[in-house]
Amino acid sequence: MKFSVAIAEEALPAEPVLFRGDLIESMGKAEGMGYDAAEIHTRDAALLDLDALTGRGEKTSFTVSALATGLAKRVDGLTFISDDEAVREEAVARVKKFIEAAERLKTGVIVGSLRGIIPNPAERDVYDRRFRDCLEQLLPEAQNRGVDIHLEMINRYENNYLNTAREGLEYIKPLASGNLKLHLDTYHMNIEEADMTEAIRACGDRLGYFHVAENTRRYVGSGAIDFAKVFSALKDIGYRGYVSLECLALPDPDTAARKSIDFMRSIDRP
Ligand code: LER
Ligand code: MN
Repeated sequence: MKFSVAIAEEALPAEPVLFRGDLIESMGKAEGMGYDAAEIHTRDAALLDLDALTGRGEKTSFTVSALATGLAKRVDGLTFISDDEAVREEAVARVKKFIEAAERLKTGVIVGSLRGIIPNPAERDVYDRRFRDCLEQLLPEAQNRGVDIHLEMINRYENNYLNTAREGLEYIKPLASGNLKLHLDTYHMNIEEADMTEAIRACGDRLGYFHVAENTRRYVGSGAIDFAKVFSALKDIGYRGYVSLECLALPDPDTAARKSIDFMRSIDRP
């Protein structure tokens, strides 16, 4: 398995991000702990120092596993299904910048909460169409630049559609774009999936990215999820992507990151 950890220059206090502050320093710390990559959360990819990040990447095998876009919603209020057309346009423009940055960093882009919450489920079709329109503008751009878009399934208490792997698979089928992948997160799956391993197997080669946290969203190994079973399902489908730690930085960032990587390496059998 290739293990990654979520980092951000700046993130809201409750965000499930492990290291905050200078990205290059956080990457050094993660690499020292035994991670293979870092997942960068930012509200705007234009804020990233791409020269510094690519420069670091040239010196080591440590990589950027993905760029996460959720802060663009939670800080700037952007969504793909807003009733305000200008907000939808701004969300698409913002993600185009993420795709450009991802091309330089040879990584993918996560689209999770940025899709927005449907305010009136009776009008689901209207919102589905808006989200689809945005994806249809972004997917050719991503394809041209060789960037995967990872569509994250999120639990019902945070987002009122695209909660399960089955729903995600149905949703992406008509888009039929090889670089649109599904993204699962054990914290959300623990709420939504009757059987996490069955959900992983259903995704098969459409699974592009994988977040790990316990049922409590605390560090891996501290809760009730059977990660040995989860990892063996990932191996069974031939998953070659990253397993990325996105958990609460509790009791403190270093303990959460270190305990998680030590536990994950200990159960990662060939
Ligand atoms: C983002 O990856 C996620 O899992 C959501 O819960 C937003 O925090
Ligand atoms: Mn997640």
